[in-house]
Amino acid sequence: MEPPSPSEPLSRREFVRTTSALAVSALVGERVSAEAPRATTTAKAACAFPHPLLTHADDFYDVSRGSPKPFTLTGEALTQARLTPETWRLEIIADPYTSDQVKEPASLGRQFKLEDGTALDMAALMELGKKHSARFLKAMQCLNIATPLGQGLWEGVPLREVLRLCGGIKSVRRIYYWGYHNNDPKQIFQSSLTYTEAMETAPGELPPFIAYKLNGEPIPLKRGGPARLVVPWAHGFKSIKWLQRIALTNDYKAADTYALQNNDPESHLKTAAYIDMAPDKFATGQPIAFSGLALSGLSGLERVEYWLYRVEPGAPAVAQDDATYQSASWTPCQLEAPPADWSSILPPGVSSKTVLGFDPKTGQPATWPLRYSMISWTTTLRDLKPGKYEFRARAIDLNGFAQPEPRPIPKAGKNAVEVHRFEVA
Ligand SMILES: Nc1nc2c(c(=O)[nH]1)N[C@H]1C(S)=C(S)[C@@H](COP(=O)(O)O)O[C@H]1N2
Ligand SMILES: [Mo]
Repeated sequence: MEPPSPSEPLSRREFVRTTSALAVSALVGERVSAEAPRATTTAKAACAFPHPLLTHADDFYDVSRGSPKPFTLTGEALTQARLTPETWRLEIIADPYTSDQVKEPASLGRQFKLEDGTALDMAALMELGKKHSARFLKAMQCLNIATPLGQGLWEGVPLREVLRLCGGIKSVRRIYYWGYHNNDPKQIFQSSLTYTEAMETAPGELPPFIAYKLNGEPIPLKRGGPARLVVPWAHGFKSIKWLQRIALTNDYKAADTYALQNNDPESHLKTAAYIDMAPDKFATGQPIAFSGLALSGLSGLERVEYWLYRVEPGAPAVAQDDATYQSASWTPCQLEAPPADWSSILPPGVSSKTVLGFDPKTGQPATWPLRYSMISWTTTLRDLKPGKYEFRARAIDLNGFAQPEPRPIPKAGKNAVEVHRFEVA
């Protein structure tokens, strides 16, 4: 159910029109690059599915802390930061942490350290990737921003294969990991996984991995290259850019930067529908097309549906759970079908048979949409009488639950029903 109208989350159209990137960053307490989200697409009269399945690396909406941001470094500063493929190193260490409850510190058969020259380099990581590679499509989404940031084909080495290099692992319950940061504490960005999440993957689930390719190319610096941790099921804050250090710990707490900022550190991507920018006035008699994105989160996606509400003069605003909302009649939208020819979608030389989430025999997706990915939806309204309208879209998950569940804690990911207001005259 959605919150009352005045506090309703803005649709992307309103979001773009009424908020500057800086205001947004103040809102979510982190730095959002001062660029309009370019994935935005205006609904067109033609009913084509407007969003590409792969977002160009430059077109992701950026969410990065710190100043200067790591991706603005150049020359000497960039090599000093070890953010070129040649200078990049990954440390893997045992965290000596103990406490009253945690008696035994973690220990490893072998550590990989900068100080003794044993840290992993890019060549070693890519060599491991020849034997154990993981690649799949994932929607990147910030827990604190309503609209997804982009979708990529991410490729790298499962984290478990890298951790196995440490040999005898004792008294380890969590994996902490950091991206590059300078000495400014505001730039520290770290996340964590349980040991089980790092080492084991349920059938049909996707493993967390250390990525070095995005859409078939080396990950650009801006997107977190040379190497980025990617956690398929999670919001963006688990997918650490500029990955440089992993610590195995016997601490049981999720010391994620996001946890310290009052967010649910174990949130999963939510099944959700989003409405694209659209005009707020249409001429009588014209077909009116709306489109958007549908994300398949933890609970999968069954369909996207819309509710058109005619706003009579003087009528009260629709409120969450009120009688009008309860008796609303929702109509299915069209969902983008899987492409017939994946070779025209995927980067050159990448067969869909080698992408996780696809049947390795047929090269067809095992589920649609693919887990933790997003596709377009559309719908066309005809013969609307002149007047004012509210258009709402929501996703229904595979449990039959409508987006959103009553979610009193938006700190687990924003997921309200979006609304687009318009007039036919
Ligand atoms: N090192 C580092 N990694 C980071 C962040 C950061 O500020 N620093 N931001 C995280 C957050 S909160 C999000 S939502 C995603 C955004 O990914 P993108 O900028 O590639 O779209 O990156 C995550 N990884
Ligand atoms: Mo985020």
